[in-house]
Amino acid sequence: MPDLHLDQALLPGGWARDVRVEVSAGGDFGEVLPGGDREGTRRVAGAVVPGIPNLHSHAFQRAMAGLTECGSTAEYGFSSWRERMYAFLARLSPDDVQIVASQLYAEMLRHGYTAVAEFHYLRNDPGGRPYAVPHEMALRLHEAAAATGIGLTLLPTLYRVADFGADAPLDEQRRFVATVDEILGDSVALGRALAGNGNRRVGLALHSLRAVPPGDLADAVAALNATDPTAPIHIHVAEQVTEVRACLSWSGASPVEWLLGHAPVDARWCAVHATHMTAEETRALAASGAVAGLCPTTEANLGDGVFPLASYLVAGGRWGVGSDSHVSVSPAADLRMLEYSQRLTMHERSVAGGREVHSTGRALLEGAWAGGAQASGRRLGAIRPGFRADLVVLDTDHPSLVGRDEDQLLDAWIFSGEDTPVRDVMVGGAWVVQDGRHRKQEEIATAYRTVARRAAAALCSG
Ligand code: NGQ
Ligand code: ZN
Repeated sequence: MPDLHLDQALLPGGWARDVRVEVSAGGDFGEVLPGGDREGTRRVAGAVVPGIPNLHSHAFQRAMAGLTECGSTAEYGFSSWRERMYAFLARLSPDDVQIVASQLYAEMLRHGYTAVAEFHYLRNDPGGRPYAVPHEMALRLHEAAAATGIGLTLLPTLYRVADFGADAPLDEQRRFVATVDEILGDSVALGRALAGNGNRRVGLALHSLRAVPPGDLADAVAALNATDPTAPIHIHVAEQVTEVRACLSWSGASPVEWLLGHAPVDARWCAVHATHMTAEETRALAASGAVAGLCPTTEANLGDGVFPLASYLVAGGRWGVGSDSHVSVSPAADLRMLEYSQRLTMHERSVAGGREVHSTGRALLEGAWAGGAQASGRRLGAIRPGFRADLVVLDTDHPSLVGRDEDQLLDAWIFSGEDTPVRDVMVGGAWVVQDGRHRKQEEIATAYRTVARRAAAALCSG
């Protein structure tokens, strides 16, 4: 493809004008030249920033967003939401999941998420038996990503038991349950099937300390190390106060303390949520080099609590952002929620930015780019040679951005409302959103409507 000429772009060293950017045939950035000549280039007007990696997704949950705000699910807490979620997924077929994921990914792309990490545990058929191809559901997520163009880190997820102390799984959890060998088998098979695809990475997730007993956790990590010692490992941890209490009575330690004491947590790891931590745990998680996988809109929706961002940042902690249950599909909304929840509890402003930083929006995005890339196990989040050619073009004539410059554009993007100023989006060198429209938006939405109607009817009558 011809080189791009970016009118203004955020490079690792800061904002630059007239940037000539080479994109390789494989979809990575080649040379990046500020002040480069325009000859033979394709001009990109507006303000260009790196695509944003979304580090935590359960794609199927998109089709139940807004359907759990009524009756007992709103009245009571997390466990009744989870019961609803289990009832919702009970009948979803591979086709349904692929259609829901396609709609979700197209929406994410339109809002500036260019990659997603799927924490994928909906593995078995409705009876709890593996599909003929055991990683069928994961392949459907890959198909949805291929159809929409989004980058994908697939994390087949180990799920063994119902709670701390190795209770047998509940009947409603039968679609999730598999052995360490089976999940590693999925991971290896997916790795082979997707080898050579520059928009893909395969890793592993451990659902939670509730769902994975210590022996299985150790076995899974050892087995992954034997197959792919650099693959990302994600785990849900310390999301709910009840979970912290249960972990304390099971082990004498709280979840983050237990995890750091019993697993080789390092930069490969993503601790999803990590909402409830002592000051000591906050420092220790930061020191581990792991990414805290923050999902602020879902955490707010479920009433989880507020992550201790200020002390985590002081300790040098890395973090990224995810949309999890997809009550939001927008990085701007997710990052705004993150910052606002801090302001509301701390009675301060610019918590993510800290005192010396001039732009809260820039600080939030830099966290999301770096942490999201690390948790995705891919070279993402920077317009830099060798990184994936994932770009978001902001429309500088959009009413919420007009008259702003450089970092002010980022602040206005995040802090001035819902209408997205994302105009064009490139993933792996291919334009997938142009003039605000995803290239397959209509056909994807048509298929989605049928599935969403049926799913909503089933959930609401339940
Ligand atoms: C999940 N989601 O795996 O989708 C969970 C619910 C659980 C959130 N916790 C199930 N946000 O935690 O057991
Ligand atoms: Zn989750």
